[in-house]
Amino acid sequence: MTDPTPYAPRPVVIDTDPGIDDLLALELALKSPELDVRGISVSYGNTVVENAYRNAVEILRRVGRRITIGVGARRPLRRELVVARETHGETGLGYATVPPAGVILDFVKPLERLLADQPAPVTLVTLGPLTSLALALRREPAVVHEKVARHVAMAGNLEARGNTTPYAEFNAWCDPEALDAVLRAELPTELVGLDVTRQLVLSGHDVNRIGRVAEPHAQWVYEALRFYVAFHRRAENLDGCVVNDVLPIAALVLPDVLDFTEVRLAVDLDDGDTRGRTRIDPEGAPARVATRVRPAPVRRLLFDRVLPWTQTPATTAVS
Ligand SMILES: [Ca+2]
Repeated sequence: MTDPTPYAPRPVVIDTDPGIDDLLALELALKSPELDVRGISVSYGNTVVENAYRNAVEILRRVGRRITIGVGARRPLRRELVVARETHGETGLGYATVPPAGVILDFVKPLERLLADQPAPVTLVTLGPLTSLALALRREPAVVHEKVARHVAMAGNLEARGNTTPYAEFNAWCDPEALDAVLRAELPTELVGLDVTRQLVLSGHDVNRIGRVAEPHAQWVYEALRFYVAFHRRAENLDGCVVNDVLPIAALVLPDVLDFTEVRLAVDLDDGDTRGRTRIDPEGAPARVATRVRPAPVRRLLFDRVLPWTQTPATTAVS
């Protein structure tokens, strides 16, 4: 990418729970000249917030960037804290080596302060449970509405099967009350959920090729990804891994890769299997939901910018 960006980069704040797919998404955001990552807010989700914070710091250190990190939600609004150890490992980053996690002091900036500090409205991308944003809306609704020009969430599913229960996607399932509050705030919110992210797969072959590269950062990313591949093999007999969180970031760089539909959306708030299910409901809140994806350009972007060590992958989608 030697050409200068013809437009000013888009200011972005990212709320994230790193997380193996979050790792790739953050690296893509940080390595994309079209985006100006103004702040990162970490949340519980794939792992506990102390690990998520440590992981975000470690990712920035390895990429060689200094970005303000805030701390959002430590637990769901009402539900019990449940994290995805089986999917992302004890640390949140699979087998990748990370320093020990520490205590997070209470005066770390929450998401609403990160937003308040922005000189101009930003695109807010949430890659974890919606709790940080729901709390920010509760505490500082005017700041959030003023500073969030657009909210893109990796969350939910309409037609696709859930990844936490048969009906629900993980981020929606973790804190359905938070997602419900966010949708009702009408920021507006766009959901990039399992209907499209499930088609963004790194194959076992892709991951093994990364593992054969001697470069230390390639090895570090490989150690995270091989854990993720092993989980997908166990859980759904997939030879590869679904890198959900990459897609909302990639779609900021390549808007044509997603098609959206305008719907009214409700979130199931019950305690059973349908907890966290997102569904079309005429009484629901207006939202845009991504329904179609062109995965090939997204894969090319990811390999070019984040996984550049291997040969250019085939341009056909892996499914
Ligand atoms: Ca995530």
